[in-house]
Amino acid sequence: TEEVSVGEQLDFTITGIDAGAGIMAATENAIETYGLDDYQLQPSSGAAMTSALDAAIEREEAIVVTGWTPHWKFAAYDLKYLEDPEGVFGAAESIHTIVREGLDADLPEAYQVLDNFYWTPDHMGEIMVEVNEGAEPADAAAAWIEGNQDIVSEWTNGVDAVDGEAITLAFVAWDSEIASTHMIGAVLESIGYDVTLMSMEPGPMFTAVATGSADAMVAAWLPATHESYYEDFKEDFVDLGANLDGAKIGLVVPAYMDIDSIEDLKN
Ligand code: PBE
Repeated sequence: TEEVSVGEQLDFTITGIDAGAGIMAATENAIETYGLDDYQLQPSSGAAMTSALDAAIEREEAIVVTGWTPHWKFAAYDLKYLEDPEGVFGAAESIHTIVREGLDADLPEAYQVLDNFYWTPDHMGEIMVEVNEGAEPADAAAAWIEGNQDIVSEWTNGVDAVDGEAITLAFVAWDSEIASTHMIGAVLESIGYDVTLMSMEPGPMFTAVATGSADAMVAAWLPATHESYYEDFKEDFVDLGANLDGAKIGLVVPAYMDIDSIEDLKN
């Protein structure tokens, strides 16, 4: 029998997400670094990536996707990260909260809650799993808040209620950021804010907070994933630090695939 190479099984395709995502640039880097010259990175969206993954797993076919943690796909499927001996995808990432200049003076209560906001990959994952199972993000966020009053009260303790002041949160419709942004938006609503969530591309998200057209975001993956966006704007906004530690990006395959490392994609 003739051996079909890993590359042929994969149609020399890495299934990506939206073109502006940091993981897309990192994957182009990996293609270069590991000499995967025959491969193409296929841009799509987070939703299209997970449906391609689902379809491949259904048929037990080969697939490699741009993957990240926290993400519900690791709860839904048996997956593995490919080892990255060259360290192209960086080590552990944190997700930072970033606010516009002047927010502390203009909306001090919101600033305080955003500054206090900190949770774990498991917490975020709980909302993501609900949303993947069909819940509206706002409903999943409300249910999580309801069930985690002890955690939420650590962010809101001692913060005064407000009277319908407007606040705008920018985010990108990645599953992880849909979860976090709806959750913190609902917490701000619970203390009296009139919250608007604005979904946009990653570049515009950083621009919006840097120019003040959005008040805040909770979606900056650092130090590596969003490094280039961050470097462009870091003088123009306020980084409140990590709201989550232990995030990760990389190339992900179903566990049944007989490869362990990005290097094996060359076979
Ligand atoms: N992600 C999820 C984003 C950050 C959050 C890993 C897909 C990115 O690559 O930019």
